[in-house]
Amino acid sequence: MPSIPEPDVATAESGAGHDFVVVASRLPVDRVEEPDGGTSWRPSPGGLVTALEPVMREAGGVWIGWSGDDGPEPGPFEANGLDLVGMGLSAEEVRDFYEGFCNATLWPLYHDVIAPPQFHRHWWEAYVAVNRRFAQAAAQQAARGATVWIHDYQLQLVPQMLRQQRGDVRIGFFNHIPFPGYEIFAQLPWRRQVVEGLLGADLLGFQRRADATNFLRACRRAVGLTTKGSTVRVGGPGGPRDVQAAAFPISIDSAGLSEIAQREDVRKRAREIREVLGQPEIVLLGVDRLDYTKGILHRLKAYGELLNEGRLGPPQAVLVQVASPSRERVEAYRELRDEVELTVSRINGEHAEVGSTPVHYLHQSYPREEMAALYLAADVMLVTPLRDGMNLVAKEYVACRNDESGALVLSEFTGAADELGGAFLVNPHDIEGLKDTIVRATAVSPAEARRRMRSMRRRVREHDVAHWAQTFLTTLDGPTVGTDPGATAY
Ligand code: GDG
Repeated sequence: MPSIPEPDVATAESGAGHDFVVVASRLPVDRVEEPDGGTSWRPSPGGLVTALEPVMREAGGVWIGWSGDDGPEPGPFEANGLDLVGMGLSAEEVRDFYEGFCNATLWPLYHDVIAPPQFHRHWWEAYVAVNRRFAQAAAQQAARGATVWIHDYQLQLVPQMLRQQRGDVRIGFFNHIPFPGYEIFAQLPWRRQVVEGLLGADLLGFQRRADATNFLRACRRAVGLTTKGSTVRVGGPGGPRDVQAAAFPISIDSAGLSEIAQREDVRKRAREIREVLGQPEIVLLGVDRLDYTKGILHRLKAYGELLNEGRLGPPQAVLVQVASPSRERVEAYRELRDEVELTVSRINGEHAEVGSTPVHYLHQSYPREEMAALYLAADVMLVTPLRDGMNLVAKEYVACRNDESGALVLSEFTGAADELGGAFLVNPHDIEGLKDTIVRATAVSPAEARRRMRSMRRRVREHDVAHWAQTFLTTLDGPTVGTDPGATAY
């Protein structure tokens, strides 16, 4: 079985560069081919960029990430006043590293094997090779004593590879997706290498306490290490070191989104959406990447049965489902799309009338303003993943509901469920329970809806993405004093 090859220490530079280095699988910009044959970069705004941009500017930071295609490697460049380093992947690496090991091995494995993970040794080899290149780029960009923040499951070997080259930097890692229970994680043929890769960091952040606890258990079981509270003691050439693993639930730019939702043009658009839907009493909404973890089929099944039973449906209620295109070259995603589209067609075929459609299915991506208008137009938001690290959509809906109306139906299997006590919690596998909860949410009294929404809005406002980044970075730079895997998060 191939293990992680030794790094080429000779290539590690002492680093004249940046005091803050973000390493993520993707750049915060997308490459755009211009009509004249040139290339430009368009910002791809996301929560992570919003959170890290101020820190990047203040610390003179740099962001290392993949450009998102198999075109030429961009290397260092500047866009929007940010220093970026674009990494290139060959067509084979896109297939074996990105579509293969990341999206067809780790993604399903870390989401409780909802789809069967595939284990291929050549995919693992591509994962090791790409992680090594990212680690080398980070080693080259980091100034002496810099803080390096590595993101997500695509780059789990980078902490160790970087530490082997640059013992002087502080290394943080944040896992955006769940970390599975050991019985599931143990299936991974390279489980020991992955745990050791992560343990190159000083601080490991997870979405929920349960994820941090699962990781600490993997340290004991896969590597035989001892853990105490939230810390793991690891050996190394420089003597023993303590690594802390704790929960830091990610969030959104709540104030920014709330402001968008207050704009007159966005509110007008929300009214228009309700009009074109036929002014139903209740608009139900789902917004997801088209991914099998998101529970879209379970949601459709529940809604379809409610229609069959006459408990919900047009003209009183309609469902709008945005399913934004995702990972379309991976087989499991193509199959899911077919199944979702077949299910939607069946429901509409059986229940639609001319001028009245029970499910409005939108396989498209929309600008932020249109998303905010949809959130404003929806009386009940359906967030029913089978497993989800956090789920930002739930928080976005809450942030947009400035008038404190609206109800959130939320799966227990999301990180957000740990925080949003005002939601109607559901087990999406329990179709009867899901149906009853949807009906309950549609019938909630305005006073109860307001009470629930107010508590969720307070949480999302006070724990926004800036708070998340600040808490993580303060913990990373401060002394390691963890006792409880959830201690730093709340
Ligand atoms: C991973 C973890 C964790 C979706 N369609 C459109 C659009 N979106 C935006 C949503 C939201 C984001 O994409 C999706 O975030 P989620 O959290 O729901 O899910 P993942 O993509 O799976 O993200 C997840 C997250 O990382 C952060 O750590 O919460 O658990 O799986 O912001 O609004 N945005 C626009 N148009 C669309 O059509 N503009």
